[in-house]
Amino acid sequence: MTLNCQTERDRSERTPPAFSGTPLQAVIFDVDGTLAETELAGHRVAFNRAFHQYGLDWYWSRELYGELLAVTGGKERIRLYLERYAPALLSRVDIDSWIAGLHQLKSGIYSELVLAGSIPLRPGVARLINELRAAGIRIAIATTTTPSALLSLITANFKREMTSLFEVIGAGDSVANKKPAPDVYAWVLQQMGLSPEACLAIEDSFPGLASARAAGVPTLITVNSYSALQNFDGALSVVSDLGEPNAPAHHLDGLPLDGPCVDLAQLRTWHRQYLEYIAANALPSPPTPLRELLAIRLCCQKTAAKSLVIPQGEGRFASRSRDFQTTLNFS
Ligand code: XBP
Ligand code: MG
Repeated sequence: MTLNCQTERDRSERTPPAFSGTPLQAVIFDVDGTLAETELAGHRVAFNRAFHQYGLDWYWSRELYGELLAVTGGKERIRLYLERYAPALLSRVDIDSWIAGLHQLKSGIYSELVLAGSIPLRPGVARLINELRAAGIRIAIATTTTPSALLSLITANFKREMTSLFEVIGAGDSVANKKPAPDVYAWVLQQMGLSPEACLAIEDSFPGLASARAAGVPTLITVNSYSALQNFDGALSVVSDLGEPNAPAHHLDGLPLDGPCVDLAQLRTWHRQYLEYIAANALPSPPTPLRELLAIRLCCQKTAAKSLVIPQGEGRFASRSRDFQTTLNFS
């Protein structure tokens, strides 16, 4: 059964007028931080256990791990740590395979953690995926984590085969450059045979947003404790999570959230508004240059009087992050 967030009356009041542009055909989900809060209690814990088993005295605290999330990808994150905190090890002749071995160990530990059921899906994720499937919207994945990590998360949280849920899976080392490069999104679009403006991405972080937008895909952000203070200029909308009927999402920035949670009607509305803005302003798409992303954001704010935030500095919206921190009591 698909859980819907709005009553039929709400839904008919929100039905957008006929629109002649490209309809929304696919939703592309990020994994880490978006489908589930995998970083703090999942990947970080697995890295630390792997360090111990590898005979290393390293420990990635919550705060240090937040810093290291500046790069996506586990192997890349280990290398960043080496550069900053243990540069002597970088001179090993076998450094690449040393990192790969450590990362493989970590990946196995991560899968065990996830399969043990310790990482649930974020609010609204299963609900929205079910609704998209029922409506025939195509669904794909664009992530920097490994296919095995994704498989563990899906196996633990869905009663379906991963490949029956997601038509295309862009993961791990399937592309040369990880996020924030556009490669994984470009690869997914190519596999699906879709143009970026026919899709909508759901991401949780600045590197994810940058990747999707550089590929021309309009993007919704669901923030988490690690990403709440990041700059999301150019996102269609920024919300706390996708929400559930009994646990509404908080709207934080950008195009307004019309109901208690993000559902297909809401995604279609945001997608249509994006295409109308692009068409009205004769903006190139894709990719959209950064200054125009900012213009989209400012335009969204003008149309979102209820949730208007005060811009501070050049396109940064510090008030949003502070409010959100207060709301959710992040440490
Ligand atoms: C997610 C990541 C990943 C995980 C671990 O980024 O950065 O690297 O932390 O991945 P995004 P590994 O959500 O933007 O795709 O499996 O490579 O260790
Ligand atoms: Mg992510």
